[in-house]
Amino acid sequence: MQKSPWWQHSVIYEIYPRSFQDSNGDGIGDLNGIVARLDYLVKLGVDAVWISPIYPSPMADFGYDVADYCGIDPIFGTMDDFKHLLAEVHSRGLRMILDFVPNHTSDYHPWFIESRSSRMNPKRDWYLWRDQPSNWLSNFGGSAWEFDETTRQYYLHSFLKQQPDLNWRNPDVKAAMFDALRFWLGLGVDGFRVDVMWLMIKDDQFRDNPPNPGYRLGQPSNNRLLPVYSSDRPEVHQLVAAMRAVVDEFPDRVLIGEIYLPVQQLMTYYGAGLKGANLPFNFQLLQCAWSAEAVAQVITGYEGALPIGAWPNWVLGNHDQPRMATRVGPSQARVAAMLLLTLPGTLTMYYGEELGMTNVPIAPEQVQDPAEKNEPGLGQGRDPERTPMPWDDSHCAGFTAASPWLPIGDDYASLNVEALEQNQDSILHLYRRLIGLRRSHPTLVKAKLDVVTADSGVLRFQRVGEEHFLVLLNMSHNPVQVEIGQGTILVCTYLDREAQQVKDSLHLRAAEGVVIQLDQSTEKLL
Ligand code: TEU
Ligand code: CA
Repeated sequence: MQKSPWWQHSVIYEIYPRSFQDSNGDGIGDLNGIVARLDYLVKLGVDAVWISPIYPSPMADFGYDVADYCGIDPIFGTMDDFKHLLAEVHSRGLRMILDFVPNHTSDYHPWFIESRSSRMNPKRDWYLWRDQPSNWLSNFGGSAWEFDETTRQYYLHSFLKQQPDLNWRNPDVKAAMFDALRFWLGLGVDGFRVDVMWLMIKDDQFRDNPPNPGYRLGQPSNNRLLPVYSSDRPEVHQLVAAMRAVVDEFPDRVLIGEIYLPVQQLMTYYGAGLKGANLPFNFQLLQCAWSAEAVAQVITGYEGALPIGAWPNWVLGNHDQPRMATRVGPSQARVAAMLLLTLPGTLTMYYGEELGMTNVPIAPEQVQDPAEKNEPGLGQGRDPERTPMPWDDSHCAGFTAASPWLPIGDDYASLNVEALEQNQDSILHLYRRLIGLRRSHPTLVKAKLDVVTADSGVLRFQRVGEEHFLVLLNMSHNPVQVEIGQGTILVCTYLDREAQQVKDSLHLRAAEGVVIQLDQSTEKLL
């Protein structure tokens, strides 16, 4: 039998590089900082790191505005530092996934500087220029079109005006961008997370988007319209398949798509014949209500919608979304960890979730994120979930010797890696235990998931393969009695019931989750 690709059984750990570890005392995390912390990741047990953009950038959107697709921004280090990091990652048996930002460049990218210089410039058509704007809205507020005085036309920017959208219908754009992919793949990078994959192609006639009947005052302004003509266009799938073909020129790589779409549309990104994205990110756990019923529905819906042969994936946390411990509270954050790590497929977690990091309040004068600056007070800002990783209780939490670019959570004296390491019951130990469990029981990675039910606030499902696991997650704040078969508790969210034999009925404390290995003979009872 063929060995399954590495990414199928991987836990991917997202590093937001500005906030992981500073090595040179400028208050901003960097590549050498990541090297210094790789052993921590090995001990945690994750398999791969995905690093948010590290390319040269004016940092209008903190790296998601790329000015050179084949370089390293001096803030993060040099190309040699990158090669060193990659070698250190690989020497530990880890994989590295880079962030690729194809929808837009920086307005400082030489391509855009040329493009905007004259209507006759050969790179004019590399971006989307129009005499008349459509009604499309920017994801960061206001019109998606910016009038440019020099040539008296509008250019499209789905995000900031410093992030002009590329014209992917132009073959030269395609060729240049694919060469950038090959550049990194050639260096040995193991794959890409592709930014806003579902936005890459727009309607060729730039038709106006219809109004969104669900829009309510107080919501971000881009909710006013339904993005019918500016996103998820049918032609995008051809492009995704072409991107996949480039990645497949190199053995053993992975293509992941960032896609915020309802599940049916999301599934189309696996592509015809599964020749699209290996993994269209599944963000549903970040968006659904935190109740046993809602999560049961999400799991069943996702499993049911997966195309035959498609590999599932689940994401818990990223640099655009509120921290779990803030969203669901610290005790449910532990339940969330158990949920994530007992689901099938490839899993993605965000740095600091293993510490139960919370959103850090950002005072108005500390705001960095343009999403907050452009539309203040609507909860759009992403700084709170991007604050520095607390490593110890020293000045600046061991993150930096200087003043950090974003404030460090004021609970860092107790909530830090070193302290949680000392405390055997901490969420850090829970994460490690669960990741370890997954590693030693492939059934948890690849077996079928079934009997998903929600009852009295308890989410229940089974993983049945060579072994037989029952997962019970009390997503409520009340204790509850549940019926079970006969087996052994492998791990519980309180980390105090390991190896307990259980039979017939089990008392679950509030926010308690357990993974039980069932005796095969009791299978039928369930
Ligand atoms: O995010 C895409 C995206 O849809 C976000 O705008 C998201 O909806 C928002 O942040 C939720 O608050 C990607 C990147 O992950 C994000 O960091 C970038 O700002 C954006 O693309 C533009 O490149
Ligand atoms: Ca630094």
